[in-house]
Amino acid sequence: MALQAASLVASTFAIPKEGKATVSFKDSNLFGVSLSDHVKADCSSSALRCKKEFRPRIGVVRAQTIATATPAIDRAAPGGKKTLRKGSVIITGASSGLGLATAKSLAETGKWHVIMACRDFLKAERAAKSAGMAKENYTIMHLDLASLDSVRQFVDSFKRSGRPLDVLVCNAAVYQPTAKAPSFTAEGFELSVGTNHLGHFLLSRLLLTDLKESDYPSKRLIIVGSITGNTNTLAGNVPPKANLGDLRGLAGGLNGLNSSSMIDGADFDGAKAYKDSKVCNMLTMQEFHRRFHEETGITFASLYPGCIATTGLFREHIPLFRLLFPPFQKYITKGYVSEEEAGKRLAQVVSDPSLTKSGVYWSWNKDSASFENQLSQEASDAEKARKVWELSEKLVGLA
Ligand code: LMG
Ligand code: NDP
Ligand code: PMR
Repeated sequence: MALQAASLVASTFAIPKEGKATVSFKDSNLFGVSLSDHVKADCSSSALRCKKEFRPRIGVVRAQTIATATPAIDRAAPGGKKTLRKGSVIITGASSGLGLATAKSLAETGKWHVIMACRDFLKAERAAKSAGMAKENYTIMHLDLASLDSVRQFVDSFKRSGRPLDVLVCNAAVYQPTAKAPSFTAEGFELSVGTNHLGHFLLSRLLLTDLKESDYPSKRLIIVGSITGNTNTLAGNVPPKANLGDLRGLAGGLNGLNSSSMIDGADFDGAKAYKDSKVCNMLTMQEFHRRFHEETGITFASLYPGCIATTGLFREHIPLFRLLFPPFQKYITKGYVSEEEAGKRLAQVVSDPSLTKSGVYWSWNKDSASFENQLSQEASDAEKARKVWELSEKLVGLA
């Protein structure tokens, strides 16, 4: 009763929009997780993006036991029918591009509640609204992968919410093709590898127990990879090519001071750093599979969703590139996919009952049928995967 009552309480708070107009968000407290609660938690984790005046002005009603109290499969439903509860999926970087399209695709089935783990709360809220996502189908939580403190705070808030975790999608990424000098995460790691790989590495390690405890029929950890990190393809041979070398830069902490900012120890190259980070993503997925699949039953997967040439990923590229890249991919390489189609592909990896095989790097053919793709030699090197895992553990403070 108390839980039901809590779920009906709607809290409204006002957020100043760029210092002028006022936007109101309603939070229905469905599933006992309050959006306003998250804004509060979020503010503590990012002084930069979440100003003081964003704090909710009214009290918060908590009802945290509802989600865990509901078994995944309810056999006692009327008529003896088995019913499956809504799946609970975290998607990082769901405020644009592939992440948003995937969130939308899953939300509109009505079978998933999407936790959109984003660094910009307002952007995510606007994106979810303009994608037409119904508010009972998503929750936005703050996560800045470029700060390991933020990752830890996100994990704490998520655990406190009492929600189960059935699927985790590591999707967010940054790409700095035109940067002349490296920039760094809060802990001083080169930004692309720090965000795309190390932030996700810590996040997935800390959330592994939650996935393990989920009673959902198929639980999955998905890390988005890419063709451009795979040198067994034409796209992967466009310079600069991914190459982790002997990992000396990673071992040195990627800080550009007493070590190189690049994994292989070479001079900084933003495009290469991104491709290297994707190799780390694909190696991490396989190492998770080797270490935990048998014991936990979790499906570990990676994928190349196709070339989504219109996303924000290319925001830092030169204007000429952004103009020519989509037609080049559409009419010449024919590797182009729309955000919507790519979102459907990733949504399949999240929920399709036929994609439960673990340790797989999924791709799609011209007819949009999925197949198990072959990774490059480096991206499937088990010894390198183990070394990347061990060095990453040290850098994020797990070992
Ligand atoms: C690097 O340059 C930079 O050095 C780095 O700093 C970073 O910015 C990085 O990834 C970002 O880019 C890479 C790039 C620069 O250089 C090259 O791509 C050189 C080409 C090397 C090719 C090696 C490939 C190995 C295999 C070759 C096999 C050849 C196969 C032929 C295939 C034919 C396809 C053409 O390049 C650029 O910045 C320009 C990128 C431009 C991409 C778009 C190309 C536009 C082509 C024209 C499109 C027109 C579209 C019209 C469509 C209408 C159709 C009706
Ligand atoms: P977008 O730039 O549209 O999306 C990237 C998302 O990551 C954004 O929501 C962005 O947030 C978020 N993000 C960036 N930095 C952080 C951070 N520090 N903390 C939290 N979130 C962050 O690009 P795509 O949708 O194209 O990229 C999604 C994934 O797809 C990436 O892993 C990319 O490598 C992969 N991919 C993309 C391909 C393509 O052709 N586009 C091809 C192959 C793989 P914000 O909205 O605030 O900027
Ligand atoms: Mg590539 C066969 C084709 C193919 C495919 C599927 C991609 C995907 N690209 C292909 C070919 C080529 N690209 C060729 C022949 C060239 C030389 C003209 C080329 C160039 C190119 C550049 C400069 N391509 C790029 C860039 C980028 O800056 C993108 C990148 O590397 O980001 C890391 C990119 C990409 N090409 C792709 C895909 C999917 C990307 C986006 C990157 C990713 O997310 O990994």
